[in-house]
Parts: sequence; C-alpha cells; structure tokens
Amino acid sequence: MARKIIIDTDPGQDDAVAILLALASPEIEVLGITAVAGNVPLVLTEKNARIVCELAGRPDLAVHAGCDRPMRRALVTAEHVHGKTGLDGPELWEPIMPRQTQHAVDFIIDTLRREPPGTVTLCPIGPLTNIGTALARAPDIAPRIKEIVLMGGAYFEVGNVTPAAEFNIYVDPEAAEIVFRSGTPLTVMPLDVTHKALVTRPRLAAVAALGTRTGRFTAAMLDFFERFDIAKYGSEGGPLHDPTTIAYLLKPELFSGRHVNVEIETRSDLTRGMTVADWWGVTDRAPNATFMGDLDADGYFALLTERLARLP
Ligand SMILES: [Ca+2]
Repeated sequence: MARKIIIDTDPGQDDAVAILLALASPEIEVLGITAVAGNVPLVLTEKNARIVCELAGRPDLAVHAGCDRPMRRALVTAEHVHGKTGLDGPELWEPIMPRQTQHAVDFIIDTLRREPPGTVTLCPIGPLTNIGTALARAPDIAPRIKEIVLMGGAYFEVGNVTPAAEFNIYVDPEAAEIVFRSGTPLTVMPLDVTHKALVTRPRLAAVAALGTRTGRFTAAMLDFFERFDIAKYGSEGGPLHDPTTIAYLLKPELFSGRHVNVEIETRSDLTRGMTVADWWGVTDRAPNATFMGDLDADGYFALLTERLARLP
C-alpha cells in the first residue's frame, strides 16, 4: 500500500524536484500539496506548485494555498537564491489547473481527522507556518500524524540565512517550536545532510540527458539554482535540499543520523531560528527528533534520476 503524504511547500526549485520525485514514485500517494509563503510570497508558491503538477501530468492533484506570513513575524523571502518567480531557470507558464478554495490549514486538519490514525505523513519543505498553525488550532491531530519528515535546521553546518540559522526554521521559529514540541515522530533533514547532496556537473548532466520535458525543466531549474550556491559556497555544485525528505520515504537506508533532543531558538535576535540539537547527549532533555547527519549522495542522485525518467 502506498504511503499517504501531504507535501507542505514553498516552491522553490528544490521543492519542485521534491514534488516531482514524489509524483514519480508509486510507493507514495500524494493526498494534496499545501503551499506556504517562504522562498517567495504565497501567491507565487501556490502558482508554482500547480505548474509543477502540470509538468508531471497531474493536474488532478489538490493544491491548497495556506498562510501568507509567519505566525508572529514579518515574512522573509529568498528571491536572491531562487529568482523573482521562485522557479527561475526554465520557461514558466500560467497554470490552468484550479487552486482549491479550502485553506491549506483546514485541508491538513480535515485530512488528518478523516484518514485512519497513523496513516498520514507530513512532508514540510518550507517554513513550518501551515503545520504549526494546524497543530495550534487542532491539537487532536498531533497523535494522528504517522510522521513528520521535514527539511530544515542545521547543527554542524550551523546556518545559511544567518550565521546561526537555516532558512525554513529562521522564517517561522514559533511555528517550528510548535512542531518540535508536538510529540509526533519527527525526522529532520538539516543542512548537515543537504550540504553533502551537491548537484555536481555529472549529476546535472544525467538529468539533462533524460531527454524528457521534465528532464529539461529540472535541469534548467538546477542550473539556475547552482549559480547562486556555487558563488556562495565555492563548492563543486549547489546543495539539493528538499528532495531528501521524499528520498528518505523511498530509501531510508540512504540516510543516517541520531535520535536526539532538538529545541528551537525563538528569543535571541542573534541566533533566532537556530536548531539546538543535543547531538552529543550533553543534556537530559528527552529526544524528540531523528536528526540526520549524513547521506549516500550517489545513491540519492541515482534514485532521483531514475524516478524523474518515469515522468513525461
Ligand atoms: Ca523549500
């Protein structure tokens, strides 16, 4: 039986690849896609999610627009990384599939109450505003969630948007705190993992060589995404963050980490959004998350390329 998931997202080129990976994989059933403000404002992330569904030949999917700003702060975006549209690189179009009228937070709550307990996994790959709002408004859904597998945070790599914080957690630390204290099984893909998942030239060439529309679209996105990251990190390629969550659902053996306590810094202006992971077990705080630390990068990109080849 396919694993039921909701993808909560702020596309974002790497979000788009995560969505494509899920839609290409028969082991996964995407119940819906919920958009949140993050990399770019909500009006764009919602539209980009529909563009990606149409690219994958899935205009039947439900895309819901969610929160347009963090729970208690002004929105911070990242056009300097993702471009003005959020999906800069390939040629984009005006999607014709409809946006659902139901708010994403209501969709998340209704879906978790409707489906049997312990069967729905949430995959947040943007700021945690939609998920945090849903948990705050309907605490009864927490024990019904099978698992939350999210991209966010960092320990050894520390930060990418500030010296101390990763973007998704930084944008809405209050929402992240709700998620990390929700008591639901939590698997975290931090920068410690994604900074080892580099889109090298040969890996990019393998995607471009698929010869499909999806392959060309993805290669154009990654090529754009790369330029910023290579300029910033000076590495052999940019990190491909968000698809690690979906890859984990498909092949958990690609990843390794530790079950530890993770707390979110919400008070300090200097370190706001820091994920304080007790990697070395120096406190007696109870573990609340499986915090990943490493991945088999070649296995990850092989999985990704093989799956993308199945799309039109
Ligand atoms: Ca994202």
